[in-house]
Amino acid sequence: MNKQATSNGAAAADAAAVAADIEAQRRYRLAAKSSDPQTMYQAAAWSVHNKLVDAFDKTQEYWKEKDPKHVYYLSAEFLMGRTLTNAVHNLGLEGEYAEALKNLGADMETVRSQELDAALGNGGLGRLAACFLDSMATLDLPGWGYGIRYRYGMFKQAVKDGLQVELPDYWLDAGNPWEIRRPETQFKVGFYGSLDGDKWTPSEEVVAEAYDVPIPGYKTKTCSTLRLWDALPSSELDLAAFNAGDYVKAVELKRKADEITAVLYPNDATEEGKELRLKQQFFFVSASLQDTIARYLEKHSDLSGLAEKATFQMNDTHPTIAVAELMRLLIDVHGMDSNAAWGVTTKALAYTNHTVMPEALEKWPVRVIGKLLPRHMQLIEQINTQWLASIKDHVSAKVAKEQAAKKAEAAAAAVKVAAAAASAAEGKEAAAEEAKAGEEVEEVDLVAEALKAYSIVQENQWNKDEMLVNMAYLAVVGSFAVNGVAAIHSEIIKTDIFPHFVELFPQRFQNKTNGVTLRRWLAYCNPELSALITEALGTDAWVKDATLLAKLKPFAENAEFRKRWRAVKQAKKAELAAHIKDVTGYEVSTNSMFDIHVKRIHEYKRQFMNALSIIHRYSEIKAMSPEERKKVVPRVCVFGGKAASAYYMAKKIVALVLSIAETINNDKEVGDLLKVVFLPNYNVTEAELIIPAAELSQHISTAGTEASGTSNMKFALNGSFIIGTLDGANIEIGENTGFENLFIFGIKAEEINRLREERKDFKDYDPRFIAALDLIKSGAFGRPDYFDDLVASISDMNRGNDWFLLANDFASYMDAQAEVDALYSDQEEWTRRSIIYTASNGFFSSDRTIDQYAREIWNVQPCAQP
Ligand code: OAK
Repeated sequence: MNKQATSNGAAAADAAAVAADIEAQRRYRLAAKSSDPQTMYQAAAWSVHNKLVDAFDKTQEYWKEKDPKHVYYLSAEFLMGRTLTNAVHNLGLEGEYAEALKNLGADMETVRSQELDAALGNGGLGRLAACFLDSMATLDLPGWGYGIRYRYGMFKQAVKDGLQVELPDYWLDAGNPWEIRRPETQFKVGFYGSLDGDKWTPSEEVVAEAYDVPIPGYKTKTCSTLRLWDALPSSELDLAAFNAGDYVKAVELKRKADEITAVLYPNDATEEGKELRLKQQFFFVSASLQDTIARYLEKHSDLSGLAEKATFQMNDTHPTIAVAELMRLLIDVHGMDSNAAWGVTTKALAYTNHTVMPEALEKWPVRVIGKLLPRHMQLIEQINTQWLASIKDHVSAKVAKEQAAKKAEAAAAAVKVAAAAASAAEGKEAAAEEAKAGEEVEEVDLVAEALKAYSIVQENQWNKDEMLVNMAYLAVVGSFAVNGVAAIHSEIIKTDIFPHFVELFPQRFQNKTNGVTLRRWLAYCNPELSALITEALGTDAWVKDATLLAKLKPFAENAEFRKRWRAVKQAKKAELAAHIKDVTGYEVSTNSMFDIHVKRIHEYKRQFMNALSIIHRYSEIKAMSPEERKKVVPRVCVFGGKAASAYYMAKKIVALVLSIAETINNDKEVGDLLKVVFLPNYNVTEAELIIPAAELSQHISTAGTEASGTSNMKFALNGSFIIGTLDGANIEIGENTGFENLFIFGIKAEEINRLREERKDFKDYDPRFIAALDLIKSGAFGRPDYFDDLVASISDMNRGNDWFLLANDFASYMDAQAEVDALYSDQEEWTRRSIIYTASNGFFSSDRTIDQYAREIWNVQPCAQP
């Protein structure tokens, strides 16, 4: 029997007991007669569910008794993926469950593959939140996630006629064994209505009902929660309407509530500005704050000390309405005076920024907030007025200083002029008098003008008649800490996004470099490599203490170890090759280099540049003699990623990759020298299969645009090389791994503004780049007209003007690619460095990130059951 089982707080279990339990779930919970894989998955999941509930209850009771400070991670997205394997492993019961299923005539692999991903997120930000929950529980930190129980998560991507199509994500259809419905935990959330002074009477009301998703830590008794809110009508039926025979109106309340939690907005790093989205944001924020306050008041008599017991971490600006909602709850519901409420609010909230892309920085029209949440708009106006008043002296002094400097400059210039024309003395005196009077008036205007740069409420630059609430500014003013997610990103937000705020309170701005959970992203997705690491280190303690991975470094020098390392990579490549065949029909050789580019499709991530480099490679191979072809390093180029449904260019990029794949893969002359694959529906589960098989992975965003990236960390930990730019966390990965082991290319972030100004004529850029574009235009990959706009976006001064600087970086990208090929030809050296990647990147464990948040922002201590 596994000792871990008992120490995890899960019921003592051996394989026979587990098998009996699974059978009981099948027979009674599911009342199923058959033992098909889906039934066995459900039965096993319900059996694990019960163990989680035990661990969950004990943890929550313990925390209730000890009353430690908690962190509440407010996030519109949690991209969880599958749960079964993760939960069984974290509980330390993988052996028992595998054995039990075998005894029941099933097998773990088939059973686990039945589970649908919980895809309540778009990409990086949502997956980060999921990794953080795992680390918080593993570190025994009292912490909860709070979010929305979307009935439809991220759409399912399919390919039809060479284009992306979006299908609904029916993830709840077969039931969800990983949640506990809490009908006893409900809160009312109001919308719209009228304001009488500061008294708000909402005209629409829904009920938020809690669902708890237990989050087991690894090798600990701690099991925390992700609490997701569903929306219910405050009464099922409008009885008056029903009695009057108006059935449509009678069910209107239910329809309105349903709409709130119906679907995740499928936008990654772009904003839609739809009222329903704001409604979703307010809905989950209000319920979460009410819930926390209610629990706090069970133990404390008033809310003045709330911030000593709770920190709310706002995951980007999506939950930022929390600033106003916490104020409203404290003032309107709990009778606190507004100054005291502001003190509590600004001590309880913290904000993480996850992007510098202007289109993702949320700005809600005053009109929209005013209509949906009139009291909150009033509070935001008040917060803004007080905020601007509080900094007026600072801004006046700054303006005066700037003016004085200008005057001194002008005076110096005047002295020169005066010396040249001493005779004009009288005229000068009069002019000086006049100028002084003018300056005083001007200085008042200048201060008012300067204050606009600090204002939370600001004019829409595209429509002077509209005022907007800058949610990021509201978050900065309402928080005690603001952080970016990689070292370079945290600097860029200080210099480019919030410079005015940094000048007022530099100490509020911090960096917390992202991380990923080593459980899911190494131990469980790559058991073969994990076993090898554990054997080499003589312990599996690295799964919880990632710094131990550094001890692998000497093994890079051991030829026998390298051979085994390569064998694992080959096995993972074979698994991926089988999957590729299954899904796309393409056969790829596992003797080729597996070159992977998976992430959301976005112009700034430059999948298009990779596609152009592949087109060039294809042309080169076509032009070679048979002798020359023998020297080519064969490659399989794999792409994956979803394009937001309304993102025109991104959808064309997907189509382009599919088109070049079709042409190249069917070209007999090229054969295995080059294959291109687009794997549809990239999600957490696909990533778990793809990442361990990668030899090279692409992280090639324009410098200064990718906040951090987290797949780069997952690839590095699985021994994959990185080809990338000096952007996001690539830089810190380079520092840890040694830059000589990465294939770095391209411009630096500080050059981008200048380069956007100084354009060459496009015909003067790298001829290989031009030729690749010409080949697309010629129709060599079909659909010539379809790609016109895409090609124009990077080659036409008047259409896009290559905003993400593909043309600038192409030549150095191709140089880096040539280095890749050269190194790959030396498999011993390649493998040696692959080991160095895994050994060097323990820093990117989310355990380290969360430990830093806990110490440097949250001031939350571990609270583990004895
Ligand atoms: C999504 C919507 C709005 C704002 C940001 C995002 C987002 O996903 N940002 C991503 O966050 C990740 C986690 O911090 C980073 O690794 C990515 O670089 C960033 O694009």
